[in-house]
Amino acid sequence: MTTAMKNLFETAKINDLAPDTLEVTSKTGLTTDHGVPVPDTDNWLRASDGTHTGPFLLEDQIAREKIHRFDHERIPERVVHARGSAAHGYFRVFDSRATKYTTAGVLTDPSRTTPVFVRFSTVQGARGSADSVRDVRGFATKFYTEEGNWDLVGNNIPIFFIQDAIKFPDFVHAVKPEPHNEVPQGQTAHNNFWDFVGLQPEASHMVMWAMSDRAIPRSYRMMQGFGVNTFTLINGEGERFFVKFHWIPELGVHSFVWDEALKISGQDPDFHRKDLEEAINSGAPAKYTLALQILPSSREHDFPFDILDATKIWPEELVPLQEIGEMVLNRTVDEFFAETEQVAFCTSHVVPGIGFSDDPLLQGRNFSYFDTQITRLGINWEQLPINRPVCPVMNHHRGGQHQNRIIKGQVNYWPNRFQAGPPIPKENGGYIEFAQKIEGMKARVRGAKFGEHYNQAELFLNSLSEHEKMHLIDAFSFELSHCDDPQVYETYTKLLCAVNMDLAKTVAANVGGQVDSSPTRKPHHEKSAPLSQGYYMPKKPTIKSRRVAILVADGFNGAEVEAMKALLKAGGAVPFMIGPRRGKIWPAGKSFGGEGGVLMDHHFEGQRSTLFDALLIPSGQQSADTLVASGRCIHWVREAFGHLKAIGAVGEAISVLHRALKLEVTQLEFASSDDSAVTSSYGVVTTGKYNVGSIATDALEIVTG
Ligand code: HDE
Repeated sequence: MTTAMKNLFETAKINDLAPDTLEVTSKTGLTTDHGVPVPDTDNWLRASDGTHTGPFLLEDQIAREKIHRFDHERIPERVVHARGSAAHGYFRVFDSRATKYTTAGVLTDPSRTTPVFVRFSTVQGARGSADSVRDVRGFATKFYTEEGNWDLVGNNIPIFFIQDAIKFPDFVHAVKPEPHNEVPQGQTAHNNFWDFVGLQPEASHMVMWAMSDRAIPRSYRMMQGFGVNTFTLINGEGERFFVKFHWIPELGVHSFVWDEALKISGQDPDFHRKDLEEAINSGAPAKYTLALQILPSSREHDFPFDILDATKIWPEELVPLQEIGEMVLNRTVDEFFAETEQVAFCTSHVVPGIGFSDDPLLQGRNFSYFDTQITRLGINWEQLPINRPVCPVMNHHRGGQHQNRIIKGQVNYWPNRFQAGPPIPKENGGYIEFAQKIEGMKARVRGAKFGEHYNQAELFLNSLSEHEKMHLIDAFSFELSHCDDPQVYETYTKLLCAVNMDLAKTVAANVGGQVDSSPTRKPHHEKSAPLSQGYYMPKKPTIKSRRVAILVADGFNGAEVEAMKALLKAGGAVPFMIGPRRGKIWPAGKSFGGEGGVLMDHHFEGQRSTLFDALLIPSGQQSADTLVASGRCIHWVREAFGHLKAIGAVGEAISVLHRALKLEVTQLEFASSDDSAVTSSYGVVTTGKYNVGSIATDALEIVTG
């Protein structure tokens, strides 16, 4: 494929959407849905004498249509993953190394650029719930390949709560707001969730992940993605491989600290949605590497766990990751409803070269997703612009509500006397199912190895850094404290004994739970480094797309701020000016109200430190004096410090840090709170540790020559 053709396919989905995209401008006049020009959209047709308002007339088809359409604007929200945000982009493989495993062009042909649409989501909350809640995040990717759509419907956690799809309704009922009072929203901190997982030990591994920092990601751009289920690949020789899919974010894996997440839920419930939009629009597309874990069919039974059990990972030490390609999300949606809300994923949508395994969760998912789209969008949901493939679609399916296609011809069945619409033989690209031998009795059973539930829960705990463990304990304690039924939290702390006795005792002491006197399981003490999210820090530290607040008041050092801003922008960060008011603030040497005022992006009360990754305070005596005297500004610094953000201050502004933090001034100059002293007292450095302090130093050097 030539570069021009490649670029053409990169935008193939955008081009495909174009005929359905309408831009509303001052020149697009108002019409009814049947195209008749509308002269007045403000007054219902009335019987009136011109002076008095009379009764309205049902005859007014324009008004009736407007109300009818409005009454039916909503569709049912997704039964899970209702709240989401999405973006367009593309995927390319680095080379053809995966040819030994699969015939799928999307995974093997480096000359291809496959358009993608990715929807990120939370699981528990309603469409209007907050982004920063503790929850698993969905990471669903639709690849518009040349052989049809492939949907990789994953999460940001590599495993799941249950092993068998038949348990899904129970699990979801338990996690969702309780049926009697529809409480709580966007939280697992309630009796029913902990009741269920306490009685369902297969959830214990996943619960560990859900209580870890993974469940409060800083950004959709800073979390891993996992296909979770075991899929299969088939190569040109007809050999089958088991595969797990992984997405690794370019920016590394980062999380909020819990206090930050809680506050952002109120301060900016759309934080992740806006973050994705802001990054893409400011030229920092989200990037992820696709990696595969591959097992030849012959190794299916080589492990102490069942490789088809979705509550288990395949430790990377046993099955290493093979990085094969990159996905770039570089375009935001034009209309939320038409794209993000109407996009519909199906795990059963795979393309030739990719197949399913007997993973009992996947088998059930393959039924459920198609089914749920019928309720949400109707049987012709695959014809919706965002869902339709960019390759040809032809078959003998007909009719159904909202049929959009007009298919010419006398026959709609196969075989037919015209040979119209014939099946495509396998040699010509027809989908190939692997000829798997099946034997056994019909029974409601799971494989024997599905019975072990705690080894990997312990492995996960052992692999966390000290601060990650501390956060996990705090999370368990927070959640179980929100359960007011003793039977619920006592059962759970007892269950934790099987994972780790110390963890169980600490959490039980915090929440008033109970522990078993004798541990039921012997610990193995093993670790796996990639389970700690620090393992996935970017190889080259970067401040790209980080939000940096520059705090000033009248009399700040203008040249210094310009230099700081230039440096931050050069590093790809996004600086924001924050002052005591949103209008102009005047630097030192400029007269108040005259030339040279700098427009603030926000004022201290309008935004909080939680919404930024780092804080910089430039020099300037008058500015520093105002900030020192401002309680809100002192709170900004204290809160940023408590949330382990990088904090830089220059010259006179060091007094602000001194006042806020009551620490030695020398210790604070350009200091970021990833100092070891601070880290050990607060736990983790999540965001902003990438040398914003040193950027401030550079800026100062530039300013001072
Ligand atoms: Fe889903 N899941 N799920 N799920 N899931 C849905 O489909 C289901 C599971 C995931 O952005 C629903 O279109 C069953 C695992 C994502 O539109 C529904 C089971 C994983 C999304 C459904 C699971 C996921 C969904 C609801 C157990 C991680 C949002 C709306 C067998 C790999 C996709 C919809 C989007 C959505 C069923 C378990 C991820 C009801 C039955 C495991 C990211 O069909």
